[in-house]
Amino acid sequence: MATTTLSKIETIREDFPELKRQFHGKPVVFLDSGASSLKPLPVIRALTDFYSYHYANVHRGIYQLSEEATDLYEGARTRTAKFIGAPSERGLIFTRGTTESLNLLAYSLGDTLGPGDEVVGTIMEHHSNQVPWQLLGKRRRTVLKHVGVTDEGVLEMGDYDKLVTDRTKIVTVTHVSNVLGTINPIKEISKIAHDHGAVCIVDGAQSTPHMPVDVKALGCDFFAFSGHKMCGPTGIGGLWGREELLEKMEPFLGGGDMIREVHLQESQWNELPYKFEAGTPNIAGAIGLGAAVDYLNHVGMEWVARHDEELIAYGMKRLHEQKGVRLLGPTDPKKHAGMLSFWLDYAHPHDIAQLMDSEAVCVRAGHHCAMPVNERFGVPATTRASVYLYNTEADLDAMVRAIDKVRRLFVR
Ligand code: ALA
Repeated sequence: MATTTLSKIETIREDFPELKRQFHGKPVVFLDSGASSLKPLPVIRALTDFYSYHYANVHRGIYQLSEEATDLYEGARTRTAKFIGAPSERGLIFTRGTTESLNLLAYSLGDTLGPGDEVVGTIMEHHSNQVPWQLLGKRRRTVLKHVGVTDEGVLEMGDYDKLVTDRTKIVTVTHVSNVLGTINPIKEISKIAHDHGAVCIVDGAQSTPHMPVDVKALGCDFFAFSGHKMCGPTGIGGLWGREELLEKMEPFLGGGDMIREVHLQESQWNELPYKFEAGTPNIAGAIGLGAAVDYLNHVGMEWVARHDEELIAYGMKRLHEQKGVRLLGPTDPKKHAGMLSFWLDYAHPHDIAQLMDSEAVCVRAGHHCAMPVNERFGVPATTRASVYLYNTEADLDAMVRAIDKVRRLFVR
């Protein structure tokens, strides 16, 4: 890597106080951003500044503090909408995160479906893009079908030709697999959905933090994402949807702010996006997400994507040098974002993660809330190292040294 790139990473690392922590006398090596990213100082400051000086409820008061809070909240919406290439902020609903966004769709859009209507997902989805559609099936007797995954960890695109028919109403797919790291061809999948009159939903939880996202270019109808994986606070995320579709959908939750008028037997809904934001929202969370978006824009998402690809390529090379490592997902780093999930022949992922912890290396072990894709590859669990803008090749070297320690302990 060039010196300029290194100095940029050093500057970035200074922004993340948690990276200064030590465990067992060793500096922390954080390789679990796929679960949740660390937070930079500008995001932490935005939260404390809001709570310290500008806090009040939004959309309700006609006093200055409430207007300030409303401006900060709506400003965050405008910048977040722009960050994902949304045509306007009216289509951007703040939710608790990707899981809530997908559940919102499974209710508000899903409940327009009837018996025999079909939803086409894939076997590489996170549980948050499987279970809501299973629940929909129980409520509305819809049929759920799944596109398969090749040995290389990419979608069996030919399955779409067989599975998507005129009975298909929804095609739902993850942009990046949270186990395999596979980057899926969303543009192509959106086109297949539209050719059959279906809508295309994209789970962007693992793509939005790692690459420039433009929902217009992706051609999808709905896009869900989480703030906490992209340097923002927990409990905030978004659902972008085409306005004409959101207009036709019934609200997910009822309560304050989502109404225009309430009578004893019926009500009229507020305009977009408030129709889908019942109750006092996560105001501070949204403002923190706005600060995270500013931070990522300042670093540059093209740079983040390039850095990610370089780290993935380096991590793949280092892991392939080890004995008994089976790495899941595409072998081409250009088709692979954010994470390296692997299986070691000689130790269970939970033991590996625990031993890595003794070296201050933080990784996730388990099924990563995506049991069907683990089953597909015949593994009960994997060890997953996930990288982000603050990671370096030295972090991956530390992980490989920890793997070596695991091997020495388990292989005699
Ligand atoms: N969905 C998060 C992950 O993949 C928690 O780790």
